[in-house]
Amino acid sequence: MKMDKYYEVNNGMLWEDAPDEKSYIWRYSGNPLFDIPNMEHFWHICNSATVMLNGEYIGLFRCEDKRGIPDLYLGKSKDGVHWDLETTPIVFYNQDGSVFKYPYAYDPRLIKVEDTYYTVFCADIEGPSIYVAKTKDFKRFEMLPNGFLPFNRNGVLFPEKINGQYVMLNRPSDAGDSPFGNIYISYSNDMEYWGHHKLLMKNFLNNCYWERVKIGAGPAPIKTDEGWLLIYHGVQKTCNGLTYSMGVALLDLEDPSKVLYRGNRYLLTPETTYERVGFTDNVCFPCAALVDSEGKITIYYGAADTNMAVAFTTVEKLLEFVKKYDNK
Ligand code: BMA
Repeated sequence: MKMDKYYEVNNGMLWEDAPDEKSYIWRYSGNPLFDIPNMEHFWHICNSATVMLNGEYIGLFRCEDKRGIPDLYLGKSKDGVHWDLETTPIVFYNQDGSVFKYPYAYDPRLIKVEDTYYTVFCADIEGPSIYVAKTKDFKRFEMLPNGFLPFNRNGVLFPEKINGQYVMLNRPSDAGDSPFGNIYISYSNDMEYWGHHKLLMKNFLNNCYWERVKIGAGPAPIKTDEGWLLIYHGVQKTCNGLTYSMGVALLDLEDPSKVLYRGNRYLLTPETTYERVGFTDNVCFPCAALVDSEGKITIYYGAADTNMAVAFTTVEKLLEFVKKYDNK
């Protein structure tokens, strides 16, 4: 599907063709990406964000060092598979020049709006909340004033202003591993003050158990002629703990607080060993999606809170999926 109205050619975007016509999503043959047991500095790398810039890759990685502290690290890559990761965390600066301090940070998203890259991440400061930093050069990251209160996670910014406003998805929660969570949509004129909050999507729609416990937005929404494709995670509880799968919905282009379609079944669920077994078993946690001018989509997701993995789909396939399995 031609998507050159919205997306660039993206030469060098990591891609493998579908194994057959019926698959809606397929995994990269080189998964998982990192040789975790032999890493000198890190214990786990998961739930990370990537973008392409001048034919190369830049990523913000959620890495846990060998003390077990999750933090955000910058990575660079030529092919989206082999990454050079920094070994010290990114330093975020407050607007007065002081260093923004937090006990730990995780689950970043990286979204370009106009000429600025925004990092939206979760940090735990008297409870988890959503924090936003901006950068233009990936050298200096500057914090914006705190726009959200604890407890909140999974902040995901739309890649453009809609009707003149910045739009953020978020997921109010509690201090721990929340036993609940719905996706809200919030608006801002300046990226500082967020309001007009509205419930966008509630978990467990029509008894779909794969998203029984909670849901949260994944990568930045993907713009199409038919609406914004939102890949999100849905969580189910079993006797063995929680299972994180990916699902997909389509939001109205002009008014993204309207859900046009929402798939009733998961798009991807833990099935391979690297998704099923790890630090936290049974987790597929998407944080980034690259899209090119032909509508190819390359999703980066965390696998079992241990390693990074990649899956492929297309705009056409996701549109077909949400309509075919619409949950109404
Ligand atoms: C969520 C977050 C994610 C994590 C997931 C599964 O609450 O903490 O970072 O991947 O749980 O453990």
